[in-house]
Amino acid sequence: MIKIETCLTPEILHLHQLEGKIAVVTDVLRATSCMVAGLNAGVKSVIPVKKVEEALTYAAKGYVTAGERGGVKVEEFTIGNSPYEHMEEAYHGKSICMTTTNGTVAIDAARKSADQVVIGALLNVSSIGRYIKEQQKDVIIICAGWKGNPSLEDTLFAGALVDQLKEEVEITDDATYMALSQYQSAKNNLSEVIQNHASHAKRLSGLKAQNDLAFCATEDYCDVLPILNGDEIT
Ligand code: 3SL
Repeated sequence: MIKIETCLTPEILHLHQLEGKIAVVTDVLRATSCMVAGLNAGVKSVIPVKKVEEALTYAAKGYVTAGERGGVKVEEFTIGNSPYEHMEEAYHGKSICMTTTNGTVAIDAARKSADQVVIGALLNVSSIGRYIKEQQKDVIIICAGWKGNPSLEDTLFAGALVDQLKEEVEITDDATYMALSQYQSAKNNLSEVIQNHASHAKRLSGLKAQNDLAFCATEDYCDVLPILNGDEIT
């Protein structure tokens, strides 16, 4: 049976073993939702980097750059961190170098030891579920959280994924059970729960990014399965 565990914040990733596992990294608001939505719309690949300076070296080579710090677009970047920007036609067929406060940090932490890094969001949760069933390999869900704290929306993604897999997995930690229970109580009004209770939703509303909230809370908007291959997510 597939074993599944959840790391609610990268701060405690050192307590988990990643070797031999598929790491599903999520940052529902909004990094991984942008990646999923962009790739689904036609973006060629996403290159996640940890630092703004690194992204600027890609900008100098002519790459599209995207991301934020504190939710606000980095001034020198082409676009910020709204999934609607990532879906724009201008970026179809292009590679986007991206850095964000938490999402790309979590990806960077995961890639160091996991066998494979898969990018998850509520937007593509069923694609991830199907892939895990096919692979029959142990899984760790890594939630990006916010600056070291767990976040409700990422925990709900973890629960949504486990809910799909519950007949086929063995839950090996309390965090996964907590995520599943949280999702099962919220699943009929996921968008409202996120918008009304997630601290990052409140932060984003203050930044006039309300339109992103309902979109990122949409389960199964698309069918893409973004996987990190070398430096690129395709
Ligand atoms: O922290 C992150 O990685 C971002 O997704 C945060 S924000 O939603 O763009 O503010």
